[in-house]
Amino acid sequence: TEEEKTLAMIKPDGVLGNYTERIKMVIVESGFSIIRETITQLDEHRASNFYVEHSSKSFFSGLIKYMTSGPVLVMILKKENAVADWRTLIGPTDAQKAKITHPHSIRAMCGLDSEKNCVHGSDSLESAQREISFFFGEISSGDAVGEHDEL
Ligand code: YYY
Ligand code: MG
Repeated sequence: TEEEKTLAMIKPDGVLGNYTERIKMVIVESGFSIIRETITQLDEHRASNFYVEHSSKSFFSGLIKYMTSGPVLVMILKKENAVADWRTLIGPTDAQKAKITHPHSIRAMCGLDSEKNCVHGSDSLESAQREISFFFGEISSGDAVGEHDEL
């Protein structure tokens, strides 16, 4: 079993709703190391690029409007089986549904519906690699947060 890295993001409603510390508590208590983090404001171009796989969906314009409505906190999480375990921890896309079926999930805790669902998680190892370099590009270990592992 290999250590993996995944990309986690606290979306604008999570940051503005003051859920950052609570979410980080859950992350650390669940055995993840936060090895990098940065707060950023997405513009339309970057948000559209990040969610390009959904560009033809009916919810796309609403999603981009939401994702550009405030700051996001992006983190690289590291742990054995990080990609799948982070997806499990955040719960289903629809936060309304999450409150019923996965009441202990992060989306149940702080999400609102299928759009404003508070957090993001990479859906595969390939997505994780793409999304980590999307936000962090070439990473030097010197400014790592927490554990200073090799990246
Ligand atoms: O990976 P995950 O975030 O759980 O869901 P996706 O199906 O990849 O959709 C990405 C993103 O799009 C979702 O987090 C919110 C938004 N969205 C939406 O606004 N309305 C939907 N019906 C489905 C997804
Ligand atoms: Mg997805």
